[in-house]
Amino acid sequence: MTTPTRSTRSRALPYPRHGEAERRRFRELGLWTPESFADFVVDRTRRYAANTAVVGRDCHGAEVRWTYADLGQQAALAARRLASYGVARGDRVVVALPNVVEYLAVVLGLFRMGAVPVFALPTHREIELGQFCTIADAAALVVVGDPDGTDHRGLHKLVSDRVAEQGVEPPVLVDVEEWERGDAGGVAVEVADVAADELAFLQLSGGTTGISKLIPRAAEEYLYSVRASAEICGLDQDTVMLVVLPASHNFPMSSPGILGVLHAGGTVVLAPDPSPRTGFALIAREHVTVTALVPPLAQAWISAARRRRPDLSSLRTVQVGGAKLNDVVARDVEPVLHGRLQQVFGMAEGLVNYTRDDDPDELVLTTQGRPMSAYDEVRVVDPDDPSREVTDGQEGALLTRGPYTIRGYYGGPSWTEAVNASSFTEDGFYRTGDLVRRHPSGHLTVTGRDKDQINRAGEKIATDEIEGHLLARREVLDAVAVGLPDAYLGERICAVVRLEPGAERRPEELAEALRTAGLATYKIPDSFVFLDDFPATHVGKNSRRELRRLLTDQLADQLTD
Ligand code: J2J
Repeated sequence: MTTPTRSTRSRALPYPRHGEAERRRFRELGLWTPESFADFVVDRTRRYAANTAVVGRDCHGAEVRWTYADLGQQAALAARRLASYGVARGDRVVVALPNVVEYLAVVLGLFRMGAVPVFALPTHREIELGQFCTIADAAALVVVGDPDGTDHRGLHKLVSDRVAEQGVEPPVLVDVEEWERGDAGGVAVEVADVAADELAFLQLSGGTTGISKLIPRAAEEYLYSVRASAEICGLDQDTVMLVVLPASHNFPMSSPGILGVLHAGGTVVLAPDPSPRTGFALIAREHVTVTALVPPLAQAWISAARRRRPDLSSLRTVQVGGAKLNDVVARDVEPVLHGRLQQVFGMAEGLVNYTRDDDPDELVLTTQGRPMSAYDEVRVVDPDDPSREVTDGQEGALLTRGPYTIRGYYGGPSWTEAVNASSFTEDGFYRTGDLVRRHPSGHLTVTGRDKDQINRAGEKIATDEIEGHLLARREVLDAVAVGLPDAYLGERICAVVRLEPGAERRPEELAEALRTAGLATYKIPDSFVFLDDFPATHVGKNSRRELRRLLTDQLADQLTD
């Protein structure tokens, strides 16, 4: 048994946090406890040792079923393997794994050894991964071989080059596919002594800027949200949760998600893909009681269930969140998918709203829930005069502050100074960028968005980022990305482009250029519109934003014509 070696990496950076008086208050109220994630892993894997913790596939495609005791051992084994790559206590490690059981072993292994996971998605490419590794000064990048035809070794090389360009030491590549089954490798690593207020992991922000924003989370505030969520959702040892969304997204991670289930001693079933066919088979076979979907998936599942009449009798709750759920689809959830609908409106920065089991149907169908905590502060303000709160029922911009909402993003001043100043008010409220109406019961209905972001099937894309990459092309004189209404995706990405006179209009070429630039596929525009002139905007206003609005209106009009 060894204590982890000292890292050659920088220590985690300080970041804006709750004030001392508030921290004391949350602890005195019993909301925040001294439990760290290392403690959490050890305690739950012992407490529920004989229960089934995880059902899923490993990265070789083999079916795996782990008890909590197995999961504890797998986490210890993963820690040992990670240490043999040089990963040490306090190191940041970018994890970009699909929904395979190794994902859980790696994440719990990192928690156990006091290292800090950075939760990337397997769809991220060198631009995103390069930024995460640079901002976090990551010691390692964890991937699996070539599940979807991506050359991860090549990807690691590209990421490393980008990171080195920024003067940061590139991450070590950890390919879990190379881990021999059962082969421990390295020397066992002790459970780290981690404080509950230390940086525990970095989560990704949906993004409104071309530069990734990393969200710093600590055990005391995050585990509070996990416990509160598990309680609201009634999780216990009989809970069987099917995870179809990418496991590292904040929704399936903690609302109440995988961590909620592990907290309560239930079973996590990892779906290798989100298709209704796979989902329905797993629900029937594993007697799944709860699952979390984004609206387009809910729609696809409803339509498939109508045709196939699968056995969904075990399903008690169907959570839908990540993007606005259409009222019509909402009404079909319970009759067709059998489970009661729970709307979830959350954000990786903090605030999560749930409709409750005992809410009247009308609220469940037409609102996105109310805050999970009595200590969540919600302000709905006039977007043009944020000092003025609007009355209930009126649309306004949502600001929030509370026991598990962050006070600032993570990273050196060059990454965070401007963005922290614009994303948070002086008194610590997070500007969510969402427009909502508040009901007298405290429930919120999301009515729109006041941020430069496209929500494509729950995946958030910063318009800035797409535009920046298009503008980098010589033949592109101007580019604006807009989200157009889409019956299935909610919104799809349309890039409106003004080309140099005489340049040929080749949409596939532009899409390919973004892909080869190293942008995640979900950010590639679904369509391109070429204009010789962009509509004129009022001078002095934030012209890009106004342009985007004008173009959205124009294009939406054309769609309905
Ligand atoms: C409308 N918009 C929604 C909803 C999120 C639980 C659930 C979701 C997320 C998430 C999460 C919405 N209706 N029901 O982290 O823990 C949009 C809003 C919000 C943004 C946050 C969780 N649910 N949204 O989606 O960080 O615009 O988190 O501000 O990815 O998604 O995105 P993200």
